[in-house]
Amino acid sequence: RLPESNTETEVPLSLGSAGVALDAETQVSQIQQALVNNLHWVQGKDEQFANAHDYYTALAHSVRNQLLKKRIRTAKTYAEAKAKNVYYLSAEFLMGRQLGNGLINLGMYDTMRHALADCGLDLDELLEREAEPGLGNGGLGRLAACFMDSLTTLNLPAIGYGIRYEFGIFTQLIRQGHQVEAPDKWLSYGNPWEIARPDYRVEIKFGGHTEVYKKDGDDDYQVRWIQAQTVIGIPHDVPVPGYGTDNVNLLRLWKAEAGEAFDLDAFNAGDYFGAVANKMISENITKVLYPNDETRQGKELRLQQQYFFVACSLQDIIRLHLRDHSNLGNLAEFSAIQLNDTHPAIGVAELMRLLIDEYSFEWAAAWQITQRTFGYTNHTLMPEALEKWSVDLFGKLLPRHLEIIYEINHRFLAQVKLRYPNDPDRLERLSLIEEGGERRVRMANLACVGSHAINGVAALHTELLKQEVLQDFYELWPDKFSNKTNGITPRRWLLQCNPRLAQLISETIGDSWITNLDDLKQLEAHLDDEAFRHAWQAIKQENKWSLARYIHDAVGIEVNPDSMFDVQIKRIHEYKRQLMNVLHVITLYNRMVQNPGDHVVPRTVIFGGKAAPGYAMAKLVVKLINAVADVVNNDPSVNGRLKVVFLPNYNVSQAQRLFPASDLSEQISTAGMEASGTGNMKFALNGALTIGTLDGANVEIREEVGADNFFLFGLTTEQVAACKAVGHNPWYYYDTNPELKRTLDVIASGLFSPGEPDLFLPILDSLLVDDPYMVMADFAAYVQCQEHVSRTYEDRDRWVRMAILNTARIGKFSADRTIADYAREIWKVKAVPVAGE
Ligand code: 4GP
Repeated sequence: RLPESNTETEVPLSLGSAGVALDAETQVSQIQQALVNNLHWVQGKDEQFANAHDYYTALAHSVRNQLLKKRIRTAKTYAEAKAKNVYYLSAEFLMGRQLGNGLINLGMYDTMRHALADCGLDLDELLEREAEPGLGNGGLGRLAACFMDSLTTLNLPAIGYGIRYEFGIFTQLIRQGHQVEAPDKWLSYGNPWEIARPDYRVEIKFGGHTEVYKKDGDDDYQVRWIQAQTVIGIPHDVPVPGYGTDNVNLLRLWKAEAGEAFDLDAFNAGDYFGAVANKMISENITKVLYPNDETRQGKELRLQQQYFFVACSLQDIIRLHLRDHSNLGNLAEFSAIQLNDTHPAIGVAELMRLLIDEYSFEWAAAWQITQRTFGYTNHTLMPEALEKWSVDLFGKLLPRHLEIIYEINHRFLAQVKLRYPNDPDRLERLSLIEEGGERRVRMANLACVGSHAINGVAALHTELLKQEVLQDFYELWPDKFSNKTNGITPRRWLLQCNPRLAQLISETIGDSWITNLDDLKQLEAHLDDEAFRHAWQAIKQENKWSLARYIHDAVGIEVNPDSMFDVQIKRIHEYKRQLMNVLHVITLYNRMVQNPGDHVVPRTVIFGGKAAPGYAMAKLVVKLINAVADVVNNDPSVNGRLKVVFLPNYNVSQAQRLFPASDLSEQISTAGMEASGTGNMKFALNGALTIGTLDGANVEIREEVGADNFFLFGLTTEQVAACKAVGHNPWYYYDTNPELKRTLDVIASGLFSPGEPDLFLPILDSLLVDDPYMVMADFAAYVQCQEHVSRTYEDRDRWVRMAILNTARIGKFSADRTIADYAREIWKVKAVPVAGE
């Protein structure tokens, strides 16, 4: 029922652009025309042979064409305006699927659904065909994606620079309850969203040595880097739409290719394999994402990845600057480069190298430009995350950068010495080089010294940075520090993922909340409207039914949509305390077994999250969750009142199903350990209530939604520190809390590990020997708070009111607000709106 294709090269879609209001029928027929054109001329198939994937690709191209039209005008507008640009450097961008988001942001979603249905195609089914680009581990990668959405929505000129990993975060399989990793072949069907730009290729050097030389006709000595290897960077551009704007920004991801594809000497000597080997080594650089979250392994390939994408990006930034300006002297006036954690911190040394060695700047001038250009965001307090590279490795791979870092350090420490004349310990702590044992380059110190702005990602986190991790830098330069509390994009995390709730909200207060999330406050005026509350609850119920079907299809477990959906979804990490959650589940189970007649509020406890492949304890927690699920879900005496679900392969697409269907959000990290969290914001936006500690952004969420609408428990940061200072004794809690004792004893009894009685011993040991994450200390308070949660849930009307208030008061956590703060206070960039057609 599709029309005949035509040979017009430009697809005549003009939906979503301001000013052009086509009548519905014309819109539908244009969409269908575009689809059939793309099916024929992009996929080379007709309806007889086309499969769902062909239709998906055709549809993706229809949307991409719209984005590219806008992109062309955006590029022109930015170039004419000579505006200041934001360059967001991040080793990770966890963008999620693009098609649904593109349709939403272009304002075409409903029309597209209708147009497809009209010719017998189901939009939802086609959306499911898209492979998720998992180019990140979790928090900071997903934050970068939300930021790209907000940057564009706010019409700020920006490019996100990163790495086009051929394999993203691994696919998590669960086999006999254990996590098993499989490669993520996200590119195997091609990627309709990217455009390779070999014309903007750049050359990147590695290894070799440096030498001093005199430039022709110049008395001064210069340094040059004679590399051992050259790798080519090819940019792949992905258009990034904003909501309700004609601006389209770019995500520019670098792919590594061999400099000399063929070693001709080896080839001529008959060594065909050797001739191609170099090509393979170079291309390895962008092969695979390191699957560690908040722990960094000092692996050579990782340093290569970091330098590769940063050096590519800086060359690109300089090319763009010199297109519009005669020299680099004013680079900082037109470019703000943000370092997303320390992964791109080598950029400080690379920009110095470029300015001095390639563009002949004096040290002082180059340093001023560099410092004024860079800003640095820290994302974690975990000591394992502070990247340090062995000086040996560094010198071998980046000999010129090591010299530059020594020089930066020399000048920096001289300055420190003037200010603190007799303080060698301070000097030692501030130094860019860690001494004692193997000497190492401290990337966080490099980032701090080379940036004019340093920020944390929630108020508490920024305070802890100032008092602990970066205290010496704070004392030196208090004005460099500021807080930028994280945010999330309301487009993906409400409008797109929860269409029913989004519609109810828009019908009730209008749709201005989509770009001005504070407007959700107007919902409070409807709190006493019974029909509104019923509608709210009915939507949550429908969302829970959809999730229940999904769970059944994914893992074959039947869950009761009338039970409380109690959800913890995030990377598996000891500090996030999934273990405490599962101990609570075991406690509930023990109670049911002991007192079968007791009244209980039915719960479905849902977990999702990946463990780093080398993180044995986290993987054991995954196994424990699955083992407990096996026992609890199959015990007839439980009678469906408690279900435990571990959803394999948690990712952005799965998150979009989970947040809208959740009742309870588990944000239970040890106080002082979670920098911010952003899942906590997504839950509250979708009307889930939080049980949480005073950690990260929980503190500010509770402030906003009100203490009455938040289930708080547990030690504070100060109490954790005090407890550790006097010596935390986990046995005390085991001996004095009979329920906790029973819970650990049941694990020790082997109930959850038939045939392998010792399987979970490492978990018990960790809890009873030193309990570094204070699970034992917080357990009683957590269980008690969960009882309060259950009682509240029984009063469904009260619960719904609390849920509405959570949504109504969460406006602060829009990434639009976060980005506006960065733009005003750190980047000093202004909006450059693209005029409508
Ligand atoms: C994460 C933090 O753990 C999380 O609290 C925060 O919300 C997120 O960054 C964004 O700021 N850190 C990482 C990491 O993802 O790799 O350090």
